[in-house]
Amino acid sequence: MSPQPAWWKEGVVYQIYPRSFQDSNGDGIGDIPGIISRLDEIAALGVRVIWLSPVYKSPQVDNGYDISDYYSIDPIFGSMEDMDRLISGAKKRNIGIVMDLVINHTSDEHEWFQKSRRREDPYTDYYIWHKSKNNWTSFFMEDCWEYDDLRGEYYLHLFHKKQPDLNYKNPLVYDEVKNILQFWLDKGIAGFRCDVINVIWKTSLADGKKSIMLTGLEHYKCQEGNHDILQRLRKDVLSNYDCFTVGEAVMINLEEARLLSNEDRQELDMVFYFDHLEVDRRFARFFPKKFSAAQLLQRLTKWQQGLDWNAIYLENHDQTRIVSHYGDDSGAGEKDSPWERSAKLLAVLQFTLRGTPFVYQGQEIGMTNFDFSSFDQVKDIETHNLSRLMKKLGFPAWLRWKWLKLSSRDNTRTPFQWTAGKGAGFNTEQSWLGINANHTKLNYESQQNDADSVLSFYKKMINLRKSSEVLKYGDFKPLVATNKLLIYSRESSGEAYITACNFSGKCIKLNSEARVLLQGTLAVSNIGRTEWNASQARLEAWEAVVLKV
Ligand code: TEU
Ligand code: CA
Repeated sequence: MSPQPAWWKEGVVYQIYPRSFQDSNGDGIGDIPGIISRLDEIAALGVRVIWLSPVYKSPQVDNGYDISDYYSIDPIFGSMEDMDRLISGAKKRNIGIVMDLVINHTSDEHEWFQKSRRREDPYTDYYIWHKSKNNWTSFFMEDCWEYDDLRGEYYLHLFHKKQPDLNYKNPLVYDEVKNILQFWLDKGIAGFRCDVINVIWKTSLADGKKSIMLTGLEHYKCQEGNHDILQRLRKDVLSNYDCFTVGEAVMINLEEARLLSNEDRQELDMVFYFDHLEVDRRFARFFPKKFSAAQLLQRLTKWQQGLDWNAIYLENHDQTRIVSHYGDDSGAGEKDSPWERSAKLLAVLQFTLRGTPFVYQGQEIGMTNFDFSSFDQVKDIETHNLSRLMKKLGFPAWLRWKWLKLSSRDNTRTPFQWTAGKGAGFNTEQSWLGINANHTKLNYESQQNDADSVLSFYKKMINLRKSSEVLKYGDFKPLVATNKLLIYSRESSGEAYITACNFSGKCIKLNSEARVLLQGTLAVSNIGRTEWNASQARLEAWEAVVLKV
């Protein structure tokens, strides 16, 4: 059944990580005036929405995902006036702003928590307090109970101890969240990205079945109470506004995603799952294994055909750079290098799948994983906790560093590379996180006026999708897959596009089945082909083609 058309299904979303986008006052940390100064560049990419990672008041222990006041902007990012200017400046460019809604937990410096630990009503039961601990483990690989002297009890934190979980069994907490949604929607924002939104309801605090990853998950993942909260927020608030929601849903399978996001459920409009980015990973994204294009196509097919609508992302502030992950970043910044070809191939994949595309800042110029040489350059708490755990498990230092480099969230948090100059045009002084030295060759300025650059290619793909009903709403069909090659089609009302991607640095011969399928007019080539003739029997290294059939 073809999906109900909607503006947020047709537009592209651009994710900004404010700390690392543009610094405007020289303190080495990106900020809202910096984002406002780059609105024309963002608009030039052709995006319809900006998703802003958290800018609320926060002690920044988890870079803003630990909020101490939902109604004010953290001074490092600017003021509420700056925020209003951003919303109106974006609106002038027909771009909506989506806020990050972090309501599974708050910061322990939030007034609610300070009053709750003092048993000051009505905040006494705003959090999950208990006389004793259970055996649950946290997402940041530690025990998830912290004892509070003042309260004389333990409180639950599925993430850092300065991120206590809210108690959704308390109806007052639900009302607080309703008010937060209303406050920001009344400011004219376009929707919410909902942080770890499928773990907010803890049905019981009983011990969990021992597991390597997240003991206790069965007691709080996708619980009935969770679905009830989401349905009520939709009915009570969200349905009164022309907005959309996308929920980050950890550790979910297809059935759980359907219950969270299919249209008849009236909960979320889309979910972020992680499956498609873990083809070459074990235990979430932390330990590497061999990549297979066939595996990737199998997983993409499951979600493409399994959900009413998908959220299509390859990068975000918790992942690594996709060109370094599924591509080949050698020759970064150089023309026709494996870096340029694979960065463009991944854009072909993203914009020819069915769903709303989410582009993460820097992905559009092909930014690569960081080039840190030692662990002390890493800032992310999750990476530090993982290192401590690996040390405890006896992993040698060289192996710890090898694997941490591959999975660290800091890989996508290095400052945006605007220019080849000092500070990469991000700032003038010392930036909060190291700038990749390859910015001298890989930067926005050198790609802006180059018709063949990765940036120009992203613009082309975004335009192609915008102009094609098939690429927006057409059915997805897998066709061919080998370890290195995948081919699929998008079809609707007799029109079709076929996409073929060679995920290897060598040219590959097309077998007879593939040759028969790859008939059509060339719509896109990432290596500058001008035509495609049926006798074409091979794909070059890191080559991708889209044919109109
Ligand atoms: O992420 C949830 C989450 O599961 C990530 O912590 C995690 O990185 C995981 O490794 C994903 O593979 C959300 C936010 O996106 C993240 O930045 C926050 O740290 C976290 O919640 C807590 O708010
Ligand atoms: Ca700043």
